[in-house]
Amino acid sequence: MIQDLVSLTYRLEGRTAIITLNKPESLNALDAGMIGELGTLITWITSYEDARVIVITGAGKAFAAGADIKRMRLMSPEEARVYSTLGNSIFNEIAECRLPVIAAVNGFALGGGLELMLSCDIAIASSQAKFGFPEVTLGLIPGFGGCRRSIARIGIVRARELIYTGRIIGAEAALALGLVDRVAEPSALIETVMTIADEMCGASPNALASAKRLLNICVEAGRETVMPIEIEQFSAVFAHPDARTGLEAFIAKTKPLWKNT
Ligand code: CO8
Repeated sequence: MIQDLVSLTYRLEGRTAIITLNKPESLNALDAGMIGELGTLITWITSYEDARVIVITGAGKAFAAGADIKRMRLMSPEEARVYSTLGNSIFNEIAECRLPVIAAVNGFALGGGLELMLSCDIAIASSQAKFGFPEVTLGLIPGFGGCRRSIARIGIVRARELIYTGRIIGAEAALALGLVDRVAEPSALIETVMTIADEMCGASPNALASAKRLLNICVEAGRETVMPIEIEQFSAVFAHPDARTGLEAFIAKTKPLWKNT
């Protein structure tokens, strides 16, 4: 199965499984194929590998620059609902798998890319990384669990400001917000992440899995309620003309003209 990967690369270093999002030409935009491969790989690692920790990172200048705008602009609201459901369920799988998952954020983590980072247990950022939820500037909203997880990570007030403004922030600002756990120089990113992974590799896998489960229950108690509403809302926003306007404006590199409703 590892030989068949198209959008990702995978390697095992000691007991740390390292997944790299590998479509640098589109800044690792999270199309359905890449999200599906991510899910398959997480299942495979947790089922068959002798791994204790998973690391997710990106090739090139992005961790992931979001959902795939080029594909989204061709989607119907129903297809957008399917896409949102897929992202939600695979990101939940990452958040809930028995192994701790560390995001090594090498560059842009925007929109769905930030939502992917938030589904990881720990996020270590390169000092050159950039973060944000630009969805509202495209006429959209976060649709892969990002509202819920950003509130859990940084609190409702800070999450509102990020989501309502679509502002892009740097690594130090992300650290100050509590969005990431640590910032490293780009050349030291993987080494920093591996040092943390090695510490976890020394712990009891059973105790780690149990701690992860418990911490998730503490912060995710409302998930069953929120997830279907998020998918519903995403689909409704997608059906509004503003979504077309925003997505087409991104492609045309122009400013969107929103409907005043
Ligand atoms: N999707 C598809 N292609 C992308 C994306 C993306 N998200 N981001 C960048 N690309 C492409 C560019 O179009 C460009 O392709 P091409 O060479 O064919 O023109 C290539 O990657 C390189 O990008 P840039 O030339 O734009 O690189 P810059 O360094 O100039 O800019 C930025 C980097 C600032 C990151 C810029 O690319 C950008 O603004 N990207 C979009 C970021 C964004 O808005 N992300 C949010 C997307 S919406 C989302 O994630 C919703 C999640 C919920 C979905 C729910 C499911 C329905």
